Amino acid sequence: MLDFSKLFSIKARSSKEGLHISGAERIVEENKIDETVLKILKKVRRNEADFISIKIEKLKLKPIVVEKTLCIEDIKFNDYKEANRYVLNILKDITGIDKRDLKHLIDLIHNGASPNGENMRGAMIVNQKGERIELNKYRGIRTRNIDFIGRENILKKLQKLGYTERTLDALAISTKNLLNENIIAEYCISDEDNYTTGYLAIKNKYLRITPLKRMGNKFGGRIYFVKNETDIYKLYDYLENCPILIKDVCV
Ligand code: PML
Repeated sequence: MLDFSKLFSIKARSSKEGLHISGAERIVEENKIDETVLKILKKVRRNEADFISIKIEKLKLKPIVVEKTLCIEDIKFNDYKEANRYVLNILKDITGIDKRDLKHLIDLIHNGASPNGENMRGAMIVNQKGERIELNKYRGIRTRNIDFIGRENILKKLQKLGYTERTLDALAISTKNLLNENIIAEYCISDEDNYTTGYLAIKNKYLRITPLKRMGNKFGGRIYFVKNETDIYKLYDYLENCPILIKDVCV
């Protein structure tokens, strides 16, 4: 049994010459802090990072416990263009944004959506009018304070089914996102150039799509599609600060 009054958030990130390389986050009990710090240090310390930050803080809020993640549906396509056409049709139906505007937004993610032509550090937020409403177009928004109870076992379960640790982390993020009443969908491709699997998360479903981007493309990122009436400050507060722990994956 977890003691919810003694949980700590551990956040690590690395960069090189100011450009983000890797990030990781865990929520653990006090007695697991040391081993967890070592594990996530190993994860973020790569590609000749010249900056690594690790932040450990006690959770101020009691986490919401969620039974299961969104349910994975694994879908394969012949190429990423066909896959994106499939995604565009679903997004058009559920957001009401016209296809040309959706395509423009998705193309931005495939080509560097930050105003400096690089990847954004966090997600873009788009309302149903197709407008970008994130507060900072370089930083975007990052969904934080999320983890699994019994992460290692859940990872093993996913790996046995052919999924990866990226799938695990992406499931956590998208499950927290889609729990919010204002988020309608999330589109994501990795910024790892050889990881072409991405996803479209909609209410209750994680549509895991291979390939969703071109092999060799170093660009990636996320778009959170939200309702027009969304209060952006409340949304930021939920995504960044509300702690969520997930018990299991839906496979
Ligand atoms: C998956 O394997 O299910 C897709 C994961 C996408 C991960 C995106 C990222 O690198 O953050």
